[in-house]
Amino acid sequence: MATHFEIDEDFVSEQNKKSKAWVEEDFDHLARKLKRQGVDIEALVAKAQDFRVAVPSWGVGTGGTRFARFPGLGEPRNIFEKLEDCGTIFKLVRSTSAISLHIPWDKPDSATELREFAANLGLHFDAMNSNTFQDQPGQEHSYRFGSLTHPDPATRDQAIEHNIECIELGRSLGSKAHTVWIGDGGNFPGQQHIRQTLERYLESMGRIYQAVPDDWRLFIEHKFYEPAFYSTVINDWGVSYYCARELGPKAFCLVDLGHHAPNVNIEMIVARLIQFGKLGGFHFNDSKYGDDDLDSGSIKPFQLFLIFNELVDAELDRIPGFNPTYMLDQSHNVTDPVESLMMSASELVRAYLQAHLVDRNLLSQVQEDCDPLMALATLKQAFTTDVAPILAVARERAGGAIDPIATYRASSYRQHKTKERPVTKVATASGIV
Ligand code: LRH
Ligand code: MN
Repeated sequence: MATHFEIDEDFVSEQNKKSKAWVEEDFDHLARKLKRQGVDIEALVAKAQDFRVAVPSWGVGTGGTRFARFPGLGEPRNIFEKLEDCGTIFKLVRSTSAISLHIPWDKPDSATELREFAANLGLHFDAMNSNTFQDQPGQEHSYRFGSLTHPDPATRDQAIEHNIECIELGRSLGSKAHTVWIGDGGNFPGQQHIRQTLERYLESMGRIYQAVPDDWRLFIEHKFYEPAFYSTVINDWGVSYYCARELGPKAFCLVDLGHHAPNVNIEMIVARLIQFGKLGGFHFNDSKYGDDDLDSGSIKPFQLFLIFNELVDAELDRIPGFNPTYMLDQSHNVTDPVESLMMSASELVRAYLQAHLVDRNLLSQVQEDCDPLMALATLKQAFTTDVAPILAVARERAGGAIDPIATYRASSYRQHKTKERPVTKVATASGIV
């Protein structure tokens, strides 16, 4: 039985000893600084430890573009090796106990076996993701011209069946949500009847909605373009919101940060969906131009903070039913995916904690006083507070790494996996390339 290298707890605490002293010094200094602001640092440690973000199974392999994919060494070759890497990420950052699967890329032979394998790594399954944007070998009807909105009823039936199959598999894996993103759209003016395609979408999603268990949520993911380059059926939050309302109380909107035109005010969309009671969840990533799927907080960290500012404001207002699901959805083309996912998960906790540092009494006062400069200054006060010591202590107290990247590199995990996972013809299980 091939041995599988794992980073063990002792190694993590060994590595933590190297930085424990200065982290505690910084933590104590920050504690005094926050105390002056009437903030209890231990409350923020608890918030950091409660924060959870799901890792995309398709994110632990090396991503690529339509031009090329440069496979990394020791890449996972199947869903079990993907979960192994997800287990390593969770072991070091402690906030990523859930995995979001993509079907059929991650379709297991045995759901029970997969569920047990994940549980042994302390992992469980978040939202399922269907795939009607690629044709599978032997598939009867092609999705070249659409799936849930295809003019041909047989193609729509096939796509609906696939989504229902995903939900059934998700039930046996313990998932409680299903995400539907479709690439349906046109590349030419006139190619599609814009109103009829939406009618077909609602009819198809209505049949999928019937298969959604009562304690589940159905997420609609909008995207302004790609793979369609002229018209996309579910192109923005407005149509997503309309459809979620039309479908019923189990349907919600999922906001993928990269699915908006440059400069769109995403934090405002988040506030709207919160107010309309239809914010279901997020696919966090970052982008400069299109759906670049770059690491969260790597390009626009202030935007990420402003999004969490709206989320924390809603959390503190105890808005009924407010329970968004957080997931990463990134493509790691030039970094070690494990490192990028660990860093991105930490960037989300950072933005979340900084949003909890906003003096909301002062903010609402200066808003009432029409004092825009003090409003911005109040937000910047929180955004410029270095909460790194809290992130490190929260991880360490939860059995994780004070410095996940340093500990990961010191473990030579990737080098071990390179030996364990000899490159085969198809280095990784199929996925976005
Ligand atoms: C589409 C998307 C969607 C996934 C895919 C992996 O761009 O964001 O969430 O199905 O990426
Ligand atoms: Mn996405």
